[in-house]
Amino acid sequence: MGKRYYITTPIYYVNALPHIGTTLTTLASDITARFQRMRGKTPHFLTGTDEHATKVAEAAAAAGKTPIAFTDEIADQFKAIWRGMNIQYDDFIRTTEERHRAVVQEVFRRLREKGHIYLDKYEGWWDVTTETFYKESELVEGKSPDGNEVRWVEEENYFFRLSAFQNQLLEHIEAHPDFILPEVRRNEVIAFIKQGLRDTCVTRKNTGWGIPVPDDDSKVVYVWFDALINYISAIGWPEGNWEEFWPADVEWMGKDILVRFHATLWPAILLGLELPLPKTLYGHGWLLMGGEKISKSKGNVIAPLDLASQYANSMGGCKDLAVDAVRYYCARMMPYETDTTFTLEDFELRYNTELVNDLSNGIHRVVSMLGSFCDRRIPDGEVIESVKSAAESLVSAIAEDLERFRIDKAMDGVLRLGTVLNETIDREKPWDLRKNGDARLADVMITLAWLVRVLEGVLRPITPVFADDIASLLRLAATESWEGIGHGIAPGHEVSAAKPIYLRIEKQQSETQVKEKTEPVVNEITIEDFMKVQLRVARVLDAHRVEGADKLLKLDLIVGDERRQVLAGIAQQYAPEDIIGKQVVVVANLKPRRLRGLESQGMILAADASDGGAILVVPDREAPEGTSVH
Ligand code: ME8
Repeated sequence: MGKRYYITTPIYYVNALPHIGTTLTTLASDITARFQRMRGKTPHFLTGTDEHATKVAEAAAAAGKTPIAFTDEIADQFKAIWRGMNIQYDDFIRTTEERHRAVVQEVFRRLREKGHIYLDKYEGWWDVTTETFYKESELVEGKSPDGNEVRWVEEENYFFRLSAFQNQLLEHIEAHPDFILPEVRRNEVIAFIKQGLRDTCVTRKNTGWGIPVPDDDSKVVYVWFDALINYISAIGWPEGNWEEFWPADVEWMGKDILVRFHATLWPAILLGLELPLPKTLYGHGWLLMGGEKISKSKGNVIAPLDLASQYANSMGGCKDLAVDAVRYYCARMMPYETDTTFTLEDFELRYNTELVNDLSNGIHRVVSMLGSFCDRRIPDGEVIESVKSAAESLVSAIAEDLERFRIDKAMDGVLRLGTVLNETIDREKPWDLRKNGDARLADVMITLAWLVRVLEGVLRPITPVFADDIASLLRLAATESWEGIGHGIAPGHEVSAAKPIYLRIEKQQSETQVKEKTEPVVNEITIEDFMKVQLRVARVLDAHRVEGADKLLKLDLIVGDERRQVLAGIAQQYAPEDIIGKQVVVVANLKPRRLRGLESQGMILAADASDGGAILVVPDREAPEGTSVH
């Protein structure tokens, strides 16, 4: 087998469960792996847990457990949460595993033999929260530069000759512009190294938790030295086929652990071992909440699966689709150079405006129209050239962005494809083409179906369940390769009946489902009276709010071959996006009347809710538009 495309996340401390911040990095890796697989590479995606930290032993003691019993539980929960988030890692490493311990000891032994590790006395300040050593001069008002408590430590310890690698490291960074990304981080690293790298203490006194130093078990290996080695211990270095994996193609992480650890200590260890350096170390920004980094120690944590569960019902009831909504949001918010802020309001807003309106509803409109205008079959037309080239260049740009790890920019591209889809519908007005018997309808509808197929392909690495649902609406297999994006839309191919994938989050949704009060029936009529009312199945092609009338929606209906404009007092219960594509029942022979200066050519049926609102009456299954209702 050729070289694998090797992707890593940091290995997370097990003193806390994954939150939306750690999810961001793991998701970035998952998206990279899924994308690279579509590009024809064989990815190898590693994640795991960092278990030897002092604070882990302390958290275990606080929970009344042995450290290993504690970490076993948490590591299992990490795996379950990642599975729940549809993260497809290939390997999960725990630093308490024997395969890791043996490699850490081997690295230590080799570096000591080469003289890169030596024994000396350590005196200094120790930050337990970040497991970092500081000199007196580095403290800020008696605390670490991050504001954490520090402890004074005086021990005989082993030191790693980090200073010896300073020039080699700078040369490597300067010769490889993609080694540290984004550029702002690269500049920070260069400035940090130029200040002068100090030899760093790589052992601690053995208090029973950690990997013992070979031939000196009074000490354990420093947790960062131990943890960084996971990237090679997991691939079995120095035995077996590790060269199929190494060097890593991308190591994803937050900016907090780039400068002091991944961009200095880690490459220096590799240089000491005479191993090649990772191709890219990518340090993204943070997700903030209330102006602070989301983190366990700040207590402002949101768990990704809780977020999905909280919204699953209002999004349509499917947990996996709700997970994709969280994946969508994290990908969309992927902080590049600066940090981004998470709020529930923003989550709901982006969900409603982007995932529902721009993407899911756009797709729904197309599948509905394929049903209404084309008997659910892809018509025999030609994809419109200008739309095709606009979409194809967006697809290439998305690929370039994902190759360069710019998930944020790739998400802009995905949304722009949604805009191309909606603008094409609005510009071409397929309902008019159909009404006028215009042959161009076939070209427009095949173009729209093709755009939906393109969206399915580009969304696949980001929201795989949403992509599966789109594929099943099109009755096509999943798009497996990036080159295959847009394939499979052939004239005559039959698609499924339309069904919206995502529903809008309505804050009031649960509150309006109150029990209805029934009214006694009065004033009997005869069947002849009833037959005077012509009820017909209609489809809502478009819907808009009416300015100045907060209860009214202006609906564009198709009833048989006819278009109707109907005003309905349902705006407080239904957003335009909720109702577009739905079938309804219309009173077709009601005398037109004017409301708010607009003509209403009929009335749609709705039940009265007890709060004065409306509950739409919809056919139990799709019926051709214009079908009579009795
Ligand atoms: O540092 N925004 O583990 P850790 C964005 N064990 N990313 C965030 C984040 C936030 N608010 N909070 C956490 C460790 N992260 C070490 C790593 S690797 C050899 C050892 C992400 O559990 C981000 O990737 O503190 C950050 O670098 C990582 O979680 C820190 O995880």
